[in-house]
Amino acid sequence: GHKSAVLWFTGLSGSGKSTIAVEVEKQLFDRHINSYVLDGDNIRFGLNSNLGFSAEDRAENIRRIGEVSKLFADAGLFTLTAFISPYRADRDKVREILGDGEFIEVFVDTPLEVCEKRDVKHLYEKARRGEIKGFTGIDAPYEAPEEPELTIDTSAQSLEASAKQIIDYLASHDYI
Ligand code: GGZ
Repeated sequence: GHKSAVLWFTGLSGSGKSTIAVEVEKQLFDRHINSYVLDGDNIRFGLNSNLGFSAEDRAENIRRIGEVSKLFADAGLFTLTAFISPYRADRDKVREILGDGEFIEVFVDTPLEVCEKRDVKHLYEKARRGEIKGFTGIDAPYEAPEEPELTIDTSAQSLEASAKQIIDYLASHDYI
């Protein structure tokens, strides 16, 4: 058996949150543990399609994702959420609505320079040119977690190693 929880990934755009979450999902699946990844692709186009990127909308985005994660946890699922979630207060509110040990904050600590160099979707380029306003890391804040359960250094290790770091945490803390 396992004890369900929410793995809450936070980090800049392009830091690798979704990629790592999907790899963890795969490694959990290999151990016959069901999990579900929530990210921009399945949330911002559906449930949260009425929200933009103002501080208020981001707060509401994170609140709804927190509530959905709580329902999934109640259903016995591991939930992996991959959102920038730039505001500490918004993340801490989610921590509060979940039970003890149900919120595992995973800081994907990829430096801005690295994210900006990758720039897969050319969004940093557009933000630098002023074509996107309020872009996290450029002209909107990112508040790094102060005491995350896990910090992932994507410049120091491979994707598989990052995922294994998370799996090892779950195993050593008796979640799996
Ligand atoms: C940050 C933005 C913005 C602004 C659009 N700021 O690389 P991506 O494309 O897929 O990741 C970013 C994603 C962020 O959505 P989240 O729901 O994770 O944000 S938050 O948790 O802050 O609510 C980026 C794209 O949406 N994007 N405009 N202004 N990222």
